[in-house]
Amino acid sequence: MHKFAHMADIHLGAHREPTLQKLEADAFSKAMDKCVELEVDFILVCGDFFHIGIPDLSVVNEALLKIRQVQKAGIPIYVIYGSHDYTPNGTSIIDILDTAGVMTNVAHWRVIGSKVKLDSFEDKKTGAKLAGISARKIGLERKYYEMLDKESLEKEDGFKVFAFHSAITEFKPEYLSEMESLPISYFPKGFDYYAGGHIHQRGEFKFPNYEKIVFPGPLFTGYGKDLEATVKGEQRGFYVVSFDNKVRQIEFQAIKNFEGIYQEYNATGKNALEVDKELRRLLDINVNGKAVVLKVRGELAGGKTSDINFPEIRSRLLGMGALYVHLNRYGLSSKEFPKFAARGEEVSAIEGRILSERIGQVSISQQTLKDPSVAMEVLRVLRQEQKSNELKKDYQNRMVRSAIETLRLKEVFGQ
Ligand SMILES: [Mn+2]
Repeated sequence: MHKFAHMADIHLGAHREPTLQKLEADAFSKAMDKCVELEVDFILVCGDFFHIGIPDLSVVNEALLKIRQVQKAGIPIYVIYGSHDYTPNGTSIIDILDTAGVMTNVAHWRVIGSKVKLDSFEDKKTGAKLAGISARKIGLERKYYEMLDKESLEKEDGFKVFAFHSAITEFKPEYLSEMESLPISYFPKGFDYYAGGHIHQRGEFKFPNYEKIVFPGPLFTGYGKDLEATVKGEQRGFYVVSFDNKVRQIEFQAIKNFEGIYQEYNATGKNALEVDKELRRLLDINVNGKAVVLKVRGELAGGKTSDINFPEIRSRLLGMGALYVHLNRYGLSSKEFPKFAARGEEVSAIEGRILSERIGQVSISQQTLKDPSVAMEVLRVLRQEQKSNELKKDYQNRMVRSAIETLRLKEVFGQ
């Protein structure tokens, strides 16, 4: 019997806050140690290994120290690109690590006429065949699936794993209902295991001709909705799949990152100062060593939302030994001082909604640029920071080039 580990959405380098940075590195380290301990034959990472295509070198270095240990234990790491891994115009860290031989990108395709042909990669030790499609630029990915030569993949024999980094329409969690997704019919049938990534929620699904579709969810979660779900008790980790000529067992390996406390408070009908006072009372609990998520929502009857001293509440909790404090007050407003309504809870949901609402006011001849998801992508690309050794001019040029690539202005203007 063989076994492999399936993980995704590790997002190394997502955090700048030192505590979260450490927890993030610890979670990765624990997962790798577990793979060595369980003597898996290989590790398959289905995208978003790093948070950005060109991460900070200290993050890469730390990850490499761990990866080398795994490599020395004789366990290869196979990857596909996630939506966070590619850079619009250049080489991603994944390519460099692939070239250096510390991981192998298993997504290989060729465009032949009107078809996309996937070449599956065979793991020498187990004979498992891996066929993967990497996340691509907005829109392109769907096109690749539409052009996919499924027949030749379906005909292939042996133990087959299909690796992907996309949402599947039929199995999309409710809270991601607006996320772009692909119907299951776009995937080749009859694979032994469909190894997913991209969805930050663990899930195991089945469908006629697609027996085992698995999303491990993220390995570590330090922000927004993901962090909230974690402190509410959702387990994070990865899957270990035992197989010979077919899948024999699928087991989730939980990686415990931290203990958490979740508190929700409804401020509707109350006055800001009253809320400030009640929140302090509510949080007079043992938070030592725990991550605290505080969600405050509702419409204040009086006072401004800024009358509630959130910075002070945060520092008080940290003073009481909280590991980390996450305040969510997107849903808080005031009757007296209405603010611009940004509905939705997650930053990306808010951005998406605002862009969708405003896009109608933009007058532009090129209709493809009026897609909110393109604007979201530009936002993502422009969030990259200047590298410590990068000249300001080079950074500006890189950002301009990235934005042009993302907006596909070259295609638009036929250059
Ligand atoms: Mn992800």
